Amino acid sequence: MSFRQGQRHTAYLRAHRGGPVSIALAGRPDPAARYRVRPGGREQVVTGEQLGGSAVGPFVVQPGRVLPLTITRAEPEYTSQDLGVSIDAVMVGPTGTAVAWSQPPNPVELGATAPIPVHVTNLSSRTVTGQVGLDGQGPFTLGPAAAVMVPPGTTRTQPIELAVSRDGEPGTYRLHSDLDTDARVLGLTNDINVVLPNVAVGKPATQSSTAWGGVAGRAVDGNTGGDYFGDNSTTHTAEPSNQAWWQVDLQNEHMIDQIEIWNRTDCCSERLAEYWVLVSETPITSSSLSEARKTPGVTAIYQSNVAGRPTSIDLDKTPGRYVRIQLESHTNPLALAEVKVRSRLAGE
Ligand SMILES: [Ca+2]
Repeated sequence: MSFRQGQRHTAYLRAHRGGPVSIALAGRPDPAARYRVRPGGREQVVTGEQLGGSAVGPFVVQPGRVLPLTITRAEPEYTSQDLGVSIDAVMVGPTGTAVAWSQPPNPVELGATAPIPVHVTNLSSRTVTGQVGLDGQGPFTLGPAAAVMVPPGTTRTQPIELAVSRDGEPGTYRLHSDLDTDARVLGLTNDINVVLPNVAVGKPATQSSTAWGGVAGRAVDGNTGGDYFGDNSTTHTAEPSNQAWWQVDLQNEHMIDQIEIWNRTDCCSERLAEYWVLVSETPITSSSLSEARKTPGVTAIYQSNVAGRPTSIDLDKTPGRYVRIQLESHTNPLALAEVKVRSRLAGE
C-alpha cells in the first residue's frame, strides 16, 4: 500500500478475524499538525509526531468486513489544505501483539546491496525486547538479526543488509520478517522483485539537439524523477524538433532483456508517444528515422501510446550495443526522465 500527497488518505482494510487492531504508519507526517484517523465510524485525533512514531488504536474490526481507514487534517488552516504527510506504508495488526514488517526496495537489481528497513511495531502494553531479522530463499544473502527494544505503542526500525548475487535468476521472491522475543508475535511476509541490472546507467548518451539544459546524460543518471525543473534529471531537445532522437552507447554488446522508458511528470508527457525504440550492434548514424531504421541488424519497435513510468519493452535477449529512442513527430521535442536497459553485465 502506498499513498501520495493529497487532502485525505483512504485505505480499505479487511480482517479475516475480528477483534481489536492498531494501526502504524511508516512515513513523514508534519509533526506540528494534528490528524484525524478514522477507521469506519470511530475516530481518534493524534499529533503528527504520534502518527509517525506510535501506533494508533485500538479499534475493533468485524471479521470479513471491509473497513475504510481515512486520515485527514484535524484543523485545516484553509479549505483543501494538503495533508502534509508522505506515507510509505500502513500496518494494521492485532492489538496485544508485536508485529515485525519490512519495506524491501522494489525492484532490486542483481548484484545490488541494500539495507532493508525492518520495523517492529509494539501493539502490546509492555516493552518488547528481542532480535529482529529477515528470512527468505532466493539469489541473495541476508545480514544477521539485530537487537531491538520497543516501548508499548511505538515502532522501532533496524536495517538488515540484503546482498543480491550477480548471477542469480530474476524473479519474485518472499521475505519474512522474524522477531525472536517472548511477546505474542506476528511476522509479515513481503515480496521482493529481483531484476537484471541497468547497463545504461552512466554510459555515454547523445541526442539530436539540446534545449533548456536538458543534456542527454540526464536519461542515464540513475534518477527517474520526472519533474523537469524540480529534479533536473530529464533530457530535452530543441523546440521544435524534426524526428528528435536520443541514444546511448552501452560500450559493450549485450543480450538485452528489457528497456524501460520513464516519461517526464510535470507537463507535456503526451509528446512522448508515436516513437521508435531502435536496438543495434552497429552505430545508428542517420538523423532521419527512415534511414536509422535501415541500419544493418537493427531491431525497431514502434510505440504508439504515451510512455508511462515506466513503459517496459520486452526484447527477449536481443543483441545490441546502441539504443535509440526517436519520435515520428516533425515538431515535438523529445524529453526522457530515464531510460533503463536491463541485461546481464557483459562478460558474465
Ligand atoms: Ca534521469
